[in-house]
Amino acid sequence: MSNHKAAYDILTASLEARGFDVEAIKDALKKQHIETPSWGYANSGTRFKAYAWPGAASTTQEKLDDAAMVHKITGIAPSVAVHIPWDKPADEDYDGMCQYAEDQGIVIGAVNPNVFQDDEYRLGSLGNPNRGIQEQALDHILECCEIMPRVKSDALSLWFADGTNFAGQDSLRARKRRFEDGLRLVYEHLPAHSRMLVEYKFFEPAFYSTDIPDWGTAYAWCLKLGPQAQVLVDLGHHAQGVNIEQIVAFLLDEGRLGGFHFNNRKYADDDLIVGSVNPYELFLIYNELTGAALGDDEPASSTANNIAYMIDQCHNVEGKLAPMILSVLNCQEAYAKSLLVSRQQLDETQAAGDVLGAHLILNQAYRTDVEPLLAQVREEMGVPTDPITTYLSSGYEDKIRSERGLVDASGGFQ
Ligand code: PSV
Ligand code: MN
Repeated sequence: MSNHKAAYDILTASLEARGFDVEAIKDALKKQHIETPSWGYANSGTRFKAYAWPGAASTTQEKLDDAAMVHKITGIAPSVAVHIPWDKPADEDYDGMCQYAEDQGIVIGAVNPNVFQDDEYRLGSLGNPNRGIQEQALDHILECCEIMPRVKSDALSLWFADGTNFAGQDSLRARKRRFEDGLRLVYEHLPAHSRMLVEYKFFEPAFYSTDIPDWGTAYAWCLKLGPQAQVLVDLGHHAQGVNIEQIVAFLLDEGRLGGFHFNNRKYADDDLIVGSVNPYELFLIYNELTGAALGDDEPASSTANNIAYMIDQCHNVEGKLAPMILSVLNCQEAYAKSLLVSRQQLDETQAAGDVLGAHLILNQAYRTDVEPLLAQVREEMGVPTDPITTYLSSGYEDKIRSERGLVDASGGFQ
């Protein structure tokens, strides 16, 4: 008998006494799906320097191998997002790349065009004042629309570094219209049954204005574009103190929440491990998602059941796979706690105007030690009950260090 069993039995008894269906909670946890980013396994990052990490992936095959390892250890990370051209196959063999992923037991998830690294994009991509450069960006995004069916992806994930650095640098209204025209053309070329996820970021890399600075702008454009366009919330892309769970609730209720980029930030930007700075915020976000998914309110519940949960982190000083595993586990823990919120009791307490009572109901769930429950779920799924320790003692780190060595650059599929 594994050593979590006694604690699991006590937790189960107390949850059942409070009316929870523990089997249903375990089923929900077994269906959780967190996508990891190919770029998180490589020496990547947009900050002042990407430090080379021994054993970091430098080819797309290696990134897929690492993503497969994270899935094998956690059981809930079966897909990997790709960035084009970072993951572009040398001979455009996307079918081969897709097959390679499947052979490792994972699938390819969102396709991310990259319109922020070529020198031409100094003044922007779709927002660039130069028509030729707008078209270059558009061509690349349309190429990604063609790649999607080849890698069996149903999500085009768009992020733009576009903005201006100085007042007067460009016409803000003209940039808005250029963007709108570009996004409309992309929308028209989206493969059937796929989604276009529009990410926002309030600053960085431009410091005076950003072309898609906030969820409201992304939402306004999604509304104009049509139902296949939804907003992507990157947790790191907000100003200090912004109530992200309220944004999530609004977008959910409007049927326009398409996906997440999970990470955390302390001051600025998006590269810290999700849940490492503010695990309570992560729980509150999951609380909105779970509340909507369990409810029967349209369109919130159908939207909540079709969200692309993705991690977007570039690990710079803490290793690669172990922090990715920790990120997946932090999402699992937050989700588990959100499933322990007594929904009916919360509704009644809120309706009675009992402010502190309602707050305490949330906190009771948040403060529950869910480790025994998660260990049980993992055991039933056939994955390690203590994933990080198992990973660190698996020999995989030694293997990739000796096979791959210390490689500075990150290349594509060979
Ligand atoms: C930008 O900061 C971002 O969050 C976007 O999602 C990019 O695709 C990703 O990071 C990698 O640069
Ligand atoms: Mn992101």
